[in-house]
This record gives sequence, C-alpha cells and structure tokens, in this order.
Amino acid sequence: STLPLKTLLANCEKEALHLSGKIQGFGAALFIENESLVVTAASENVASYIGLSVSTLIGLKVHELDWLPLGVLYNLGVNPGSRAHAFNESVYGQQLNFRSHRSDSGILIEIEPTTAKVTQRQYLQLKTAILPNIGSDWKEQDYWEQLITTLNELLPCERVLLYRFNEQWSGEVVAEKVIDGLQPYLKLKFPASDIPAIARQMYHQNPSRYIADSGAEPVNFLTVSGAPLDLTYSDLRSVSPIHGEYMQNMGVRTSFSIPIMQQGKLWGIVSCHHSSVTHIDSHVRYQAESLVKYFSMIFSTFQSKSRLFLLTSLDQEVSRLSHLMVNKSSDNMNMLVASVAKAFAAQSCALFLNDTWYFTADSGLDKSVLGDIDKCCRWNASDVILHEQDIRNIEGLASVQCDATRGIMLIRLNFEFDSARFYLFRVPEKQVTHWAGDPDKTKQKVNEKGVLTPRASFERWSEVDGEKGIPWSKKDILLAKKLRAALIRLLT
Ligand code: BLA
Repeated sequence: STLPLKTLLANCEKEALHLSGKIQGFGAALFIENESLVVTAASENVASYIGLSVSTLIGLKVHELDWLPLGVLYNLGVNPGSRAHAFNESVYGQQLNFRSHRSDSGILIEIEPTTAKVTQRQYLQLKTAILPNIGSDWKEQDYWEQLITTLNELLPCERVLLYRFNEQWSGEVVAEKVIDGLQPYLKLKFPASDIPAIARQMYHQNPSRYIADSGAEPVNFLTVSGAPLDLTYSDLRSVSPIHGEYMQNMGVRTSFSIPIMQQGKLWGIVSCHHSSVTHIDSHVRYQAESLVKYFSMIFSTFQSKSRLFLLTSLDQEVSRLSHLMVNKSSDNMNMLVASVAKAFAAQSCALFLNDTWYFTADSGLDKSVLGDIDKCCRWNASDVILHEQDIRNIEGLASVQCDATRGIMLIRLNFEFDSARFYLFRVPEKQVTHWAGDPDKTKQKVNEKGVLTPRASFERWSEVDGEKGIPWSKKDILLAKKLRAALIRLLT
C-alpha cells in the first residue's frame, strides 16, 4: 500500500457504524417520531413479522397501531438501552420479542421471533455457578474459567472465550471453552486494531452485540427523510463489512459478544463463535448479558480485595526497606541497594546519596557506563520516576552498549536538588508473545476505500524479542512511588 500505517488505522476509526442504514434480517424494526407520534421509518422486511408493509406502516399514528403492543411500548420506553421494556407477544400465531429504545427524537422498536425460555431455576443455578463456594479461595483465573464454563452451558456455541484488554487496547484470550477440532485461542494476543475504538465505544451503550450471520445480506431500514436513522441502541444494526470479512476469515458465521465493565471502563469481552449459522434466542442473550453483569460486580469486588492486599504488602515492603535509611551508614546503604534490587526483581541497583555511589556487588554494573547514564538521565525533565524496557530509547543513550543496564528505572528521591537517586537495571531477556496471526498491519491489504482489510490467518504466530528487559509492571511503579515517598521523609 502507499498510505502510511497511521492513516490506514485512522481510516478504520471513521466508519459510522450507527449510520449503516441497514439491519440484520433476523428481526425487523420501526421508528416512531416523538413530535408527531407517527411511524417515520421501518425495515423492508417488517411485513413478514407484523403483516403490514413498509408503505402501509409509514405515516401511521401511534393510536392506529393499538392492535400491537406498540402503544404500550411507547409509554414504557423511557429508559435508553434498557432491557426492562423487552417482552413477548403473540402476533398472528407467532411468538415475538418486542423491545424499545427511546431517544430524544423518538422510539425505536425492534421485533424478533422467540421460542426459548430459560427458567428462573435454571438461571439461579447459573448465577450460583459463577460464585466461589464458601471457604474456597478463587484466584482471578478461577473466576474467569467458571464464567466461561457457565456461559458455555447457556449458549449454543462451539467456542466461548474471555478476552482481556491491556492498556494499549490489544488483548489476550485468558479463558476459553472450545470444541475439539478447532484451533484454541487461549493465551493468544490480538492487536488493538481488530476492535477499533469506534466499535469498542459501542459496548458502552449496548449490553451485547449479536451477529447472527456474517455472510447474510443486510436489510434496508427505510426512512421518510432518506437520511439513515441512528442505530446506536439497536440490537439488529447491520454488520460492518470489514468485520464481516474478519469473521469469515476466522471461519465464524455467528458471533455473540458481551462487554465486561470495571470501574466504568471496558475491561474485556466474552465472545462466542459458531462456524455455521446458529440462532441465539433473545431470551438466552438477555440471560447471558445479565449473568455477565453479575459477574462484573463480583469480579470488581475481587479486584478491590486483591488491590488492598497488594497495597498492604507493598507498604510492608517499603517499611522494611526504608528502615535501613534511618541510619545512613555505608553498610546500611549497601544493604539497601541489594534489598531494593531484590524487591524490584532487578539484576542491579545503584544509589547516589550525599555525593557517594552505592552499588549492588557483583552485578556487572560498569561504573563508567553508569556515569554516562547518570549524566544523561539526572537532568532528563521527565517525571520523578523514569522507566524504559530498553535504555536506548532514552534520548542521548541510543548507543549504550551494556547488557547490564538494558532495562532502566530511575527514582529521583530529591527532585529539586538532584542530590539523591536510585537506578534499577534489568538485563535483556528473551520474551515471546504469541499472536493469533502476524499482527504487522503493513503486510495487510487495503481496500478501494483506503481501509485496511482484516488479516487472513489466525494461526499462532510467535514474536520473539531478546533485546529488552522484562517490562516494569504497575506494581513495580507503585512500589517505586511508595518507596520514594517514604525515603524522602528520611532525607530531610
Ligand atoms: C468488531 N472485532 C469486533 C468485535 C469483536 C472483534 C469481538 C465486536 C463484534 C463481535 O462480537 O463480533 C474482534 N473477536 C475479536 C477478537 C476476538 C474475537 C479480537 O473473538 C478474539 C478472540 N477489524 C479489523 C480491521 C478493522 C476492523 C483491520 O481486523 C478495521 C479496518 C474493524 N471490528 C471492526 C469493526 C467492528 C469490529 C468496524 C464493528 C463491527 C460491528 O459492530 O458491526
């Protein structure tokens, strides 16, 4: 391609998903305008569900629809995106699920056939299954696996997986149930561009996304004005052609995904796949949504507990380390650098204090290299804590040739006078990332609209990097901040 990668990725973000002007054909929809209480839009297939054609329906007033539960829906539909106003009604002998989504301009009504019934008792069993038994001590992996196992019982899919986002929005499959004969995705990573921000944002508005058939022709949603209706809250919204292609490349015809929110942020998604077209009844979908919401709550409690536990253990660690600083004898300082290196899983540590350097012994740290690094970093205007997996990314240090100092963390204890600072170093280590297909977008094709097309292979593709130190974790950075705060008090 001739377009730069940045432009290609930006083009992926431009697709107005909510203005596709089409729906999926497993249901039908109509729209009643607020001001006039008149039907101003309907999907081309609406007659097959309620016996009225688009041309008959458009222009009708709400009271002329009183033989349908629509009037009721109109009065109830006050809660955008809510499932509270979804219910079944038999029309011409066919059991239909109706749901309404109210917006400022009017009310969107969606209709789809329904057969399945999940009983309260069955649902209670599923809810119980995702909770730890009294007395058991579940780790995060146990919570994840139990959720996926439970959903696998509810949903008629060949694959159910839990996908967790990382900070840069790429993600990893952390739990999976998949039938024999399909390639497992467990532990594989997927690049952020597989779910563009514009698609991730939709999960903040919708409790799930159901794609009934990635190969189906969409159905036109006709409006009086000719302008496409906003389908943000629609469960029937047509599938992005790019994503339809992605699914086909993956061998998936039906997919159903549910967001997992934590503290208002998209933490991950549950994704279910089937290789042939499989209908997932609206009631089963709502139950799955509800179960995942329930899980999100339970898991958020678990995460808070884990975080509290981590903070407490870091405080203990900091108190143990800072105790050595009470008496700044050189014995104590030598002990301190050794203990700090250990606490950070760093191979070496250096401390500059009162015009003196203290080093971890036998750690391969070259004092002249350290001098060069310090000359460059001590005035580096970044935050009080500076860290890199590869020291060569720091301006002025691109040519440092020393394995002992590849990963670096600088903790400035005393920023203003620049008189006290810690350096932590990690050696390069071989790190392997397993991707589902080569994530290098520059190798992918671009379509006629200048939009990147999805990759064709999801085969395990391993990226090996032996040049960097192990990444500095959130826990490392938190420890650095806490240690700094404790030591500063002892310096003044
Ligand atoms: C949507 N991409 C999605 C969705 C998922 C993924 C889950 C939401 C819709 C759904 O549930 O199917 C990706 N699905 C995954 C991943 C796994 C999975 C990572 O099961 C892991 C196992 N996609 C591309 C490129 C573009 C792109 C290059 O690969 C853009 C140029 C776009 N993805 C894209 C779009 C959507 C999407 C536009 C929204 C589709 C829609 O809602 O209609």
